[in-house]
Amino acid sequence: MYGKFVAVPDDAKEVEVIGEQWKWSFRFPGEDNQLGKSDVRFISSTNPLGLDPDDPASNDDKIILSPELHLPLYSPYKFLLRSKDVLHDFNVPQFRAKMDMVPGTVTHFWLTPTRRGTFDILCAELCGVGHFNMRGRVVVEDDAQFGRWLAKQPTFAQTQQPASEVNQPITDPVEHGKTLSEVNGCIGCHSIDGKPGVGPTWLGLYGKTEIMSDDTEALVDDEYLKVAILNANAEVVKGYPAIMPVYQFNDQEVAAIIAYIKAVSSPQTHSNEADPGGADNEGAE
Ligand SMILES: [Cu+2]
Repeated sequence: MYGKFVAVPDDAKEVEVIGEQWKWSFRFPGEDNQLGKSDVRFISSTNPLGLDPDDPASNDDKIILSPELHLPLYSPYKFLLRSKDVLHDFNVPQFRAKMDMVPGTVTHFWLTPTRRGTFDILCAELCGVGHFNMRGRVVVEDDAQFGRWLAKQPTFAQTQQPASEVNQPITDPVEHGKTLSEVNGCIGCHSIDGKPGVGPTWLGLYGKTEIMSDDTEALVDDEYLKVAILNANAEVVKGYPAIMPVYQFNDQEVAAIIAYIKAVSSPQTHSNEADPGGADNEGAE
């Protein structure tokens, strides 16, 4: 039984699933049908999956950093599973299949989706305080729909373009900060709608006075956020564990994330700023 689970048929295509605290990402090979090499030493804020930039097979790989995976009906797929940090377990209950993801190695299994629909992805291995929130979705659809979805996903080469233009001014820091926050999993722990999470919500955060774990008070301003992003566990807000991963962002990236935190902190103010004539759009976002 287990033998069948991991003995992949020759005609199976490949998809990679990457688990990390606490999010899912995915990768499909491009036209060359080959996934480029990856290694933890290549992981950075702009290359979160750690693809080898010198491997020509990486360039056309499709990179999906949102937790929604699409698959075509009736095509056998080999799932290649890897973890960036601790043990996770890729589990879609309706697939009746799951597999541990072990740091330092690539595990696999295969299946053929036979039912159209949207199914939850869960992590089935207790992987830390954000484990419960490590959720995603698989959308099984017909070939044409899947093809259209995949065509819209960026290639690795495309995701690397902004990095080479790092000295150019960023036209919309809020939008850039939003992307960075999604890609790096910030919003997995910090809600933007006030819902309680592993870390403080970003709604109403900017300008607020926090009580820190040593009972001192701290005003949440640019300086506070910079420390909180780059050296998160130096000081933590009372009631929260000191568990935020270490991130390396450059000054421009930190400024963009702070701009995004400000924007989501008081959404009303921001939408008025962005769209001064937009009385009709009030509350649209
Ligand atoms: Cu997990």
